[in-house]
Amino acid sequence: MGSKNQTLGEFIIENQDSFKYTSGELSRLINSIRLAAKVVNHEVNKAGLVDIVGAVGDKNIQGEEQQKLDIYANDKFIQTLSNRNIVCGIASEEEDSFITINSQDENNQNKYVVLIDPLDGSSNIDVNVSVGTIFSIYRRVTPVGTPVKLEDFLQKGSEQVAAGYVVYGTSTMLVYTTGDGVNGFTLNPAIGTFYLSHPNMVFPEDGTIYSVNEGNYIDFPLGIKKYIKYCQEEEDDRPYTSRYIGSLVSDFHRNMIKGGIYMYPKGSRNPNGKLRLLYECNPMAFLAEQANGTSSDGYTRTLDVTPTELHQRVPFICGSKNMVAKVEEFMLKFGE
Ligand code: P6P
Repeated sequence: MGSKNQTLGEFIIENQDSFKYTSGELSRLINSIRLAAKVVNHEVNKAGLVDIVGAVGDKNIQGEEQQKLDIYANDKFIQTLSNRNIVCGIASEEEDSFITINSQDENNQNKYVVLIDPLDGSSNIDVNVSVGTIFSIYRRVTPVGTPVKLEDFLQKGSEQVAAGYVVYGTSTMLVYTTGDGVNGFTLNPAIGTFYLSHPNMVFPEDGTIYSVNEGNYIDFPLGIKKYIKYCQEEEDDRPYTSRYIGSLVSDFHRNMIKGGIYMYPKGSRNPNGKLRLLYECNPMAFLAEQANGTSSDGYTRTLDVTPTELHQRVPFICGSKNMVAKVEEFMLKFGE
Protein backbone atom coordinates (compact mmCIF):
# COMPACT_ATOMS: atom_id res chain seq x y z
CA MET A 1 0.00 0.00 0.00
CA GLY A 2 0.98 3.65 -0.31
CA SER A 3 2.19 6.18 2.18
CA LYS A 4 0.17 9.34 2.90
CA ASN A 5 0.89 12.18 0.44
CA GLN A 6 2.49 9.84 -2.07
CA THR A 7 1.53 11.04 -5.58
CA LEU A 8 -0.79 8.95 -7.75
CA GLY A 9 2.05 8.35 -10.21
CA GLU A 10 4.36 7.08 -7.44
CA PHE A 11 1.56 4.90 -6.05
CA ILE A 12 0.86 3.29 -9.45
CA ILE A 13 4.54 2.46 -9.96
CA GLU A 14 4.93 1.12 -6.41
CA ASN A 15 1.83 -1.08 -6.68
CA GLN A 16 1.81 -2.17 -10.30
CA ASP A 17 3.14 -5.61 -9.35
CA SER A 18 -0.18 -6.25 -7.57
CA PHE A 19 -2.00 -5.83 -10.91
CA LYS A 20 -2.31 -9.30 -12.42
CA TYR A 21 -1.63 -8.15 -15.97
CA THR A 22 1.29 -6.43 -17.64
CA SER A 23 2.18 -3.57 -15.30
CA GLY A 24 2.70 -0.88 -17.92
CA GLU A 25 -0.84 -1.33 -19.25
CA LEU A 26 -2.48 -0.42 -15.95
CA SER A 27 -0.28 2.66 -15.54
CA ARG A 28 -1.23 3.99 -18.98
CA LEU A 29 -4.93 3.32 -18.32
CA ILE A 30 -5.07 5.05 -14.95
CA ASN A 31 -2.84 7.87 -16.18
CA SER A 32 -5.21 8.61 -19.05
CA ILE A 33 -8.11 8.77 -16.59
CA ARG A 34 -6.03 11.01 -14.32
CA LEU A 35 -5.41 13.44 -17.19
CA ALA A 36 -9.07 13.52 -18.27
CA ALA A 37 -10.15 14.04 -14.64
CA LYS A 38 -7.93 17.11 -14.35
CA VAL A 39 -9.22 18.55 -17.62
CA VAL A 40 -12.88 17.97 -16.71
CA ASN A 41 -12.28 19.25 -13.18
CA HIS A 42 -11.03 22.53 -14.63
CA GLU A 43 -14.25 23.00 -16.61
CA VAL A 44 -16.56 21.83 -13.79
CA ASN A 45 -14.96 24.29 -11.38
CA LYS A 46 -15.66 27.25 -13.64
CA ALA A 47 -19.02 26.02 -14.91
CA GLY A 48 -20.83 28.95 -13.38
CA LEU A 49 -18.57 31.47 -15.03
CA VAL A 50 -18.75 30.63 -18.68
CA ASP A 51 -21.50 29.67 -21.03
CA ILE A 52 -20.76 25.96 -20.74
CA VAL A 53 -23.50 25.26 -18.22
CA GLY A 54 -27.03 24.51 -19.21
CA ALA A 55 -28.71 22.08 -21.53
CA VAL A 56 -27.56 21.73 -25.11
CA GLY A 57 -31.13 20.98 -26.10
CA ASP A 58 -30.32 17.37 -27.01
CA LYS A 59 -31.29 14.21 -25.14
CA ASN A 60 -29.08 11.10 -24.66
CA ILE A 61 -30.24 7.51 -25.21
CA GLN A 62 -31.63 7.59 -21.70
CA GLY A 63 -33.95 10.40 -22.82
CA GLU A 64 -32.18 12.67 -20.32
CA GLU A 65 -31.48 16.33 -21.08
CA GLN A 66 -27.79 16.52 -22.04
CA GLN A 67 -25.95 19.27 -20.20
CA LYS A 68 -23.04 20.92 -22.04
CA LEU A 69 -20.61 19.59 -19.42
CA ASP A 70 -21.96 16.07 -20.06
CA ILE A 71 -20.85 16.36 -23.66
CA TYR A 72 -17.56 18.03 -22.73
CA ALA A 73 -16.69 15.35 -20.16
CA ASN A 74 -17.68 12.57 -22.56
CA ASP A 75 -15.49 13.98 -25.35
CA LYS A 76 -12.48 14.51 -23.04
CA PHE A 77 -12.52 10.99 -21.56
CA ILE A 78 -12.95 9.40 -25.00
CA GLN A 79 -10.15 11.58 -26.42
CA THR A 80 -7.61 10.82 -23.66
CA LEU A 81 -8.45 7.11 -23.55
CA SER A 82 -8.16 6.87 -27.34
CA ASN A 83 -4.82 8.68 -27.47
CA ARG A 84 -3.05 6.35 -25.04
CA ASN A 85 -3.07 3.32 -27.39
CA ILE A 86 -4.23 0.93 -24.63
CA VAL A 87 -8.00 0.69 -25.19
CA CYS A 88 -9.79 -1.12 -28.04
CA GLY A 89 -13.31 0.05 -27.21
CA ILE A 90 -15.29 2.52 -25.09
CA ALA A 91 -18.94 2.55 -24.00
CA SER A 92 -20.48 5.66 -22.47
CA GLU A 93 -23.80 6.70 -21.01
CA GLU A 94 -23.72 9.53 -23.55
CA GLU A 95 -23.19 7.24 -26.59
CA ASP A 96 -25.97 5.11 -28.09
CA SER A 97 -23.55 2.30 -28.95
CA PHE A 98 -19.95 1.38 -28.09
CA ILE A 99 -17.06 3.08 -29.87
CA THR A 100 -14.34 1.04 -31.60
CA ILE A 101 -10.88 2.49 -31.00
CA ASN A 102 -8.46 1.65 -33.81
CA SER A 103 -4.94 1.43 -32.47
CA GLN A 104 -2.18 3.48 -34.07
CA ASP A 105 -0.38 0.23 -34.84
CA GLU A 106 -2.10 -1.76 -37.56
CA ASN A 107 -2.49 -5.02 -35.64
CA ASN A 108 -4.32 -3.34 -32.75
CA GLN A 109 -2.85 -5.13 -29.72
CA ASN A 110 -5.02 -3.07 -27.33
CA LYS A 111 -6.56 -5.38 -24.72
CA TYR A 112 -8.90 -3.22 -22.60
CA VAL A 113 -12.40 -1.83 -22.87
CA VAL A 114 -13.62 1.03 -20.69
CA LEU A 115 -17.21 1.88 -19.76
CA ILE A 116 -17.91 5.37 -18.39
CA ASP A 117 -20.55 7.61 -16.99
CA PRO A 118 -18.64 10.77 -17.88
CA LEU A 119 -20.59 13.14 -15.65
CA ASP A 120 -22.90 11.45 -13.18
CA GLY A 121 -25.39 13.64 -11.34
CA SER A 122 -25.28 16.21 -14.12
CA SER A 123 -28.69 17.59 -13.14
CA ASN A 124 -26.81 19.09 -10.17
CA ILE A 125 -24.42 21.09 -12.38
CA ASP A 126 -26.60 24.19 -12.60
CA VAL A 127 -27.07 24.33 -8.83
CA ASN A 128 -23.39 23.92 -7.92
CA VAL A 129 -23.74 20.52 -6.25
CA SER A 130 -21.02 17.84 -6.55
CA VAL A 131 -20.97 15.65 -9.66
CA GLY A 132 -18.73 12.75 -10.63
CA THR A 133 -17.25 10.51 -13.31
CA ILE A 134 -17.54 6.72 -12.98
CA PHE A 135 -15.36 4.24 -14.91
CA SER A 136 -15.20 0.47 -15.28
CA ILE A 137 -12.37 -1.46 -16.98
CA TYR A 138 -12.35 -4.98 -18.47
CA ARG A 139 -9.97 -7.00 -20.59
CA ARG A 140 -11.55 -7.83 -23.95
CA VAL A 141 -12.84 -11.40 -24.39
CA THR A 142 -12.71 -11.46 -28.23
CA PRO A 143 -9.37 -12.08 -30.00
CA VAL A 144 -6.79 -9.27 -29.77
CA GLY A 145 -6.28 -7.67 -33.17
CA THR A 146 -9.92 -8.08 -34.23
CA PRO A 147 -12.57 -5.32 -33.99
CA VAL A 148 -14.10 -5.11 -30.51
CA LYS A 149 -17.57 -6.62 -30.16
CA LEU A 150 -20.59 -6.03 -27.86
CA GLU A 151 -19.67 -9.17 -25.87
CA ASP A 152 -16.47 -7.41 -24.78
CA PHE A 153 -18.70 -4.95 -22.91
CA LEU A 154 -21.47 -7.30 -21.72
CA GLN A 155 -19.28 -8.95 -19.08
CA LYS A 156 -20.33 -9.64 -15.47
CA GLY A 157 -19.13 -7.06 -12.98
CA SER A 158 -17.06 -9.76 -11.30
CA GLU A 159 -14.79 -9.71 -14.39
CA GLN A 160 -13.73 -6.06 -13.93
CA VAL A 161 -9.96 -5.52 -13.66
CA ALA A 162 -10.28 -1.95 -12.36
CA ALA A 163 -12.98 0.58 -11.48
CA GLY A 164 -13.26 3.97 -9.86
CA TYR A 165 -14.74 7.41 -9.77
CA VAL A 166 -13.77 11.05 -9.75
CA VAL A 167 -15.81 13.26 -7.41
CA TYR A 168 -15.77 16.96 -8.30
CA GLY A 169 -16.69 18.26 -4.87
CA THR A 170 -15.27 20.66 -2.29
CA SER A 171 -12.08 18.99 -3.41
CA THR A 172 -11.58 16.77 -6.43
CA MET A 173 -10.76 13.16 -5.65
CA LEU A 174 -9.91 10.10 -7.73
CA VAL A 175 -10.90 6.87 -5.94
CA TYR A 176 -10.14 3.53 -7.60
CA THR A 177 -9.42 -0.17 -7.19
CA THR A 178 -7.55 -2.75 -9.26
CA GLY A 179 -8.81 -5.58 -7.04
CA ASP A 180 -6.37 -4.95 -4.20
CA GLY A 181 -8.33 -2.54 -1.98
CA VAL A 182 -9.59 1.01 -2.55
CA ASN A 183 -7.43 4.15 -2.41
CA GLY A 184 -8.41 7.81 -2.63
CA PHE A 185 -6.29 10.59 -4.13
CA THR A 186 -6.99 14.29 -3.69
CA LEU A 187 -6.05 16.80 -6.38
CA ASN A 188 -3.86 19.75 -5.47
CA PRO A 189 -5.23 22.12 -8.16
CA ALA A 190 -2.34 24.53 -7.72
CA ILE A 191 0.10 22.02 -9.21
CA GLY A 192 -2.28 19.55 -10.89
CA THR A 193 -1.06 16.57 -8.84
CA PHE A 194 -3.18 13.91 -7.12
CA TYR A 195 -1.89 12.89 -3.65
CA LEU A 196 -2.78 9.75 -1.70
CA SER A 197 -5.07 11.24 0.96
CA HIS A 198 -7.30 8.22 1.79
CA PRO A 199 -5.25 4.99 1.76
CA ASN A 200 -7.13 1.67 2.05
CA MET A 201 -10.68 3.06 2.22
CA VAL A 202 -13.12 0.74 4.03
CA PHE A 203 -16.91 0.82 4.54
CA PRO A 204 -17.80 0.58 8.26
CA GLU A 205 -19.78 -2.69 8.62
CA ASP A 206 -22.64 -0.71 10.19
CA GLY A 207 -23.85 2.81 9.46
CA THR A 208 -26.60 5.27 10.34
CA ILE A 209 -27.07 7.00 6.98
CA TYR A 210 -29.58 5.86 4.37
CA SER A 211 -29.62 7.51 0.94
CA VAL A 212 -32.77 7.13 -1.18
CA ASN A 213 -35.13 9.43 -3.06
CA GLU A 214 -38.11 9.16 -0.70
CA GLY A 215 -40.19 11.09 -3.24
CA ASN A 216 -40.58 7.71 -4.95
CA TYR A 217 -41.64 5.98 -1.70
CA ILE A 218 -45.16 5.10 -2.86
CA ASP A 219 -43.71 3.12 -5.81
CA PHE A 220 -41.10 1.18 -3.81
CA PRO A 221 -41.29 -2.60 -3.26
CA LEU A 222 -42.85 -3.41 0.14
CA GLY A 223 -39.48 -4.69 1.42
CA ILE A 224 -37.89 -1.26 0.80
CA LYS A 225 -40.84 0.56 2.40
CA LYS A 226 -40.49 -1.69 5.48
CA TYR A 227 -36.74 -0.98 5.68
CA ILE A 228 -37.25 2.78 5.49
CA LYS A 229 -39.86 2.59 8.28
CA TYR A 230 -37.42 0.38 10.28
CA CYS A 231 -34.86 3.20 10.02
CA GLN A 232 -37.45 5.78 11.08
CA GLU A 233 -39.13 3.89 13.94
CA GLU A 234 -38.97 5.55 17.33
CA GLU A 235 -38.44 2.39 19.36
CA ASP A 236 -34.96 1.80 20.89
CA ASP A 237 -33.88 5.20 19.65
CA ARG A 238 -32.82 4.33 16.10
CA PRO A 239 -29.96 6.69 15.21
CA TYR A 240 -30.59 6.78 11.46
CA THR A 241 -30.45 9.89 9.33
CA SER A 242 -31.46 10.43 5.69
CA ARG A 243 -28.90 12.01 3.35
CA TYR A 244 -29.55 12.14 -0.41
CA ILE A 245 -27.50 14.44 -2.66
CA GLY A 246 -28.91 13.19 -5.97
CA SER A 247 -25.39 12.39 -7.11
CA LEU A 248 -24.48 8.70 -6.74
CA VAL A 249 -20.74 9.33 -6.51
CA SER A 250 -21.14 11.87 -3.69
CA ASP A 251 -23.64 9.77 -1.70
CA PHE A 252 -21.45 6.66 -2.15
CA HIS A 253 -18.28 8.53 -1.16
CA ARG A 254 -19.82 9.93 2.04
CA ASN A 255 -21.34 6.56 2.97
CA MET A 256 -18.00 4.78 2.46
CA ILE A 257 -16.27 7.19 4.83
CA LYS A 258 -19.03 7.48 7.46
CA GLY A 259 -20.97 4.24 7.03
CA GLY A 260 -24.27 4.09 5.20
CA ILE A 261 -26.39 2.63 2.42
CA TYR A 262 -27.46 3.94 -0.99
CA MET A 263 -30.67 2.60 -2.51
CA TYR A 264 -32.19 3.11 -5.94
CA PRO A 265 -35.01 0.52 -5.98
CA LYS A 266 -37.33 -0.17 -8.85
CA GLY A 267 -40.61 1.75 -9.06
CA SER A 268 -43.44 2.53 -11.48
CA ARG A 269 -41.37 5.17 -13.31
CA ASN A 270 -38.29 2.91 -13.26
CA PRO A 271 -39.52 -0.70 -13.45
CA ASN A 272 -35.91 -1.97 -13.45
CA GLY A 273 -34.47 0.81 -11.30
CA LYS A 274 -32.83 3.93 -12.74
CA LEU A 275 -29.12 3.25 -12.46
CA ARG A 276 -27.26 1.58 -15.33
CA LEU A 277 -25.64 -1.77 -14.56
CA LEU A 278 -22.50 -1.50 -16.68
CA TYR A 279 -21.15 1.97 -15.96
CA GLU A 280 -22.75 2.93 -12.65
CA CYS A 281 -23.73 -0.12 -10.56
CA ASN A 282 -20.90 -2.53 -11.45
CA PRO A 283 -17.98 -0.13 -10.87
CA MET A 284 -19.51 1.12 -7.59
CA ALA A 285 -20.24 -2.48 -6.53
CA PHE A 286 -16.63 -3.51 -7.28
CA LEU A 287 -15.38 -0.59 -5.16
CA ALA A 288 -17.88 -1.41 -2.39
CA GLU A 289 -16.79 -5.06 -2.16
CA GLN A 290 -13.12 -4.08 -2.27
CA ALA A 291 -13.87 -1.76 0.67
CA ASN A 292 -15.57 -4.47 2.76
CA GLY A 293 -19.06 -3.36 1.70
CA THR A 294 -21.69 -5.21 -0.39
CA SER A 295 -24.03 -4.51 -3.29
CA SER A 296 -27.12 -6.23 -4.67
CA ASP A 297 -30.47 -5.64 -6.32
CA GLY A 298 -32.11 -6.73 -3.06
CA TYR A 299 -31.70 -10.41 -3.94
CA THR A 300 -28.74 -10.99 -6.32
CA ARG A 301 -25.15 -9.75 -5.90
CA THR A 302 -24.70 -6.88 -8.39
CA LEU A 303 -21.40 -8.29 -9.71
CA ASP A 304 -23.12 -11.62 -10.53
CA VAL A 305 -25.79 -10.11 -12.81
CA THR A 306 -25.32 -11.26 -16.42
CA PRO A 307 -25.64 -8.18 -18.67
CA THR A 308 -27.95 -8.40 -21.68
CA GLU A 309 -27.71 -4.88 -23.09
CA LEU A 310 -25.37 -1.89 -22.92
CA HIS A 311 -27.67 0.55 -21.11
CA GLN A 312 -29.66 -1.86 -19.00
CA ARG A 313 -30.85 -0.72 -15.58
CA VAL A 314 -30.97 -2.67 -12.31
CA PRO A 315 -32.21 -1.95 -8.79
CA PHE A 316 -29.20 -0.95 -6.67
CA ILE A 317 -28.63 -1.41 -2.92
CA CYS A 318 -25.03 -0.67 -1.93
CA GLY A 319 -22.97 0.17 1.14
CA SER A 320 -22.22 -1.03 4.66
CA LYS A 321 -22.57 -4.79 4.67
CA ASN A 322 -24.86 -5.10 7.71
CA MET A 323 -27.22 -2.43 6.33
CA VAL A 324 -27.42 -4.15 2.91
CA ALA A 325 -28.04 -7.46 4.71
CA LYS A 326 -30.95 -5.88 6.64
CA VAL A 327 -32.53 -4.61 3.40
CA GLU A 328 -32.14 -8.08 1.83
CA GLU A 329 -33.80 -9.55 4.95
CA PHE A 330 -36.81 -7.27 4.43
CA MET A 331 -36.88 -7.98 0.68
CA LEU A 332 -36.88 -11.73 1.39
CA LYS A 333 -39.63 -11.37 4.00
CA PHE A 334 -41.87 -8.79 2.31
CA GLY A 335 -40.67 -8.89 -1.31
CA GLU A 336 -42.20 -6.68 -3.96
P1 P6P B 1 -33.33 10.82 -8.87
C1 P6P B 1 -27.94 10.98 -11.44
O1 P6P B 1 -28.77 11.16 -12.60
C2 P6P B 1 -28.17 9.57 -10.94
O2 P6P B 1 -27.81 8.65 -11.95
C3 P6P B 1 -27.38 9.32 -9.66
O3 P6P B 1 -26.16 9.98 -9.65
C4 P6P B 1 -28.32 9.82 -8.59
O4 P6P B 1 -28.13 9.17 -7.34
C5 P6P B 1 -29.71 9.49 -9.17
O5 P6P B 1 -29.55 9.41 -10.59
C6 P6P B 1 -30.71 10.56 -8.83
O6 P6P B 1 -31.96 10.15 -9.40
O7 P6P B 1 -34.41 10.08 -9.62
O8 P6P B 1 -33.39 10.58 -7.38
O9 P6P B 1 -33.22 12.29 -9.23
